[in-house]
Amino acid sequence: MVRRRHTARHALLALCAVTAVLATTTAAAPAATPRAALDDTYYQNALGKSGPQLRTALHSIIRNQTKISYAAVWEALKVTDEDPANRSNVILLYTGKSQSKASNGGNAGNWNREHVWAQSHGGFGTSAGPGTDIHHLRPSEVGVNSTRGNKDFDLGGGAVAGAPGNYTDSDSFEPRNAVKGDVARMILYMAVRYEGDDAWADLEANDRVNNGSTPFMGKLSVLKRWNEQDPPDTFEKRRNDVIYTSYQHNRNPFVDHPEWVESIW
Ligand SMILES: [Ca+2]
Ligand SMILES: [Ca+2]
Ligand SMILES: [Ca+2]
Repeated sequence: MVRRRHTARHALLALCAVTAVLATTTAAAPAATPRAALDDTYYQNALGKSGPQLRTALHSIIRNQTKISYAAVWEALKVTDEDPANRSNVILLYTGKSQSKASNGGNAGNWNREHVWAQSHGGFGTSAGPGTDIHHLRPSEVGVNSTRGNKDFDLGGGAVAGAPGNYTDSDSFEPRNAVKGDVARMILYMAVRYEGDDAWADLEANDRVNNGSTPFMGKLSVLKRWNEQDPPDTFEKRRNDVIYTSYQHNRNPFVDHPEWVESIW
């Protein structure tokens, strides 16, 4: 009798220990949604399709989303772009630096809200819509954000001050290698998400630079190469999950299925 009670208590203690470990694990790094589960649910109407049919199916899926305000983007980026090694910081897109979440603002050295698809390419501004779609918004150092401006993406140019691995010239910007694929997948998400069937311009990728205020962003051939060279990593996948689960309830399909880029373009 006594022995059985002991065994029961040991079992309970063991269960508590396991639960504690699970709770710790969950708090530190939320488990990503398995891709197979997404394929069976979120992407079920896209599977087995290719080319224009795939594109149409993906648009129908991802256009269903919650929109957030431009003010709310600040707080969202503190979660989507949190440094996994320091929860007080975010990782800045172009510099790759880990910087205090609290240092957001408009002065040199602060981080602000970089529109990877530049606002002027389609003139969507910052009202709720493409201008607040956090799938393409990232924390960026104020000065580097200004250097990038509304340039298209392409290879080449001179080194960007304070942002090693980034290059720019008069008509284009080349991000560092570790985020080249991220940039490509953000641009291509925007192209499929915004098809001109709502209040916004039909955003499209093309193979040019100097797109100015037209709703186009280049260069497609370079972006496709970057998608291959820099596949989605844990940070980018987690970001997609957090946006889906906590904010917009839609996904970037090219983070989940980078091979769909080649199928569509
Ligand atoms: Ca150029
Ligand atoms: Ca990357
Ligand atoms: Ca489009």
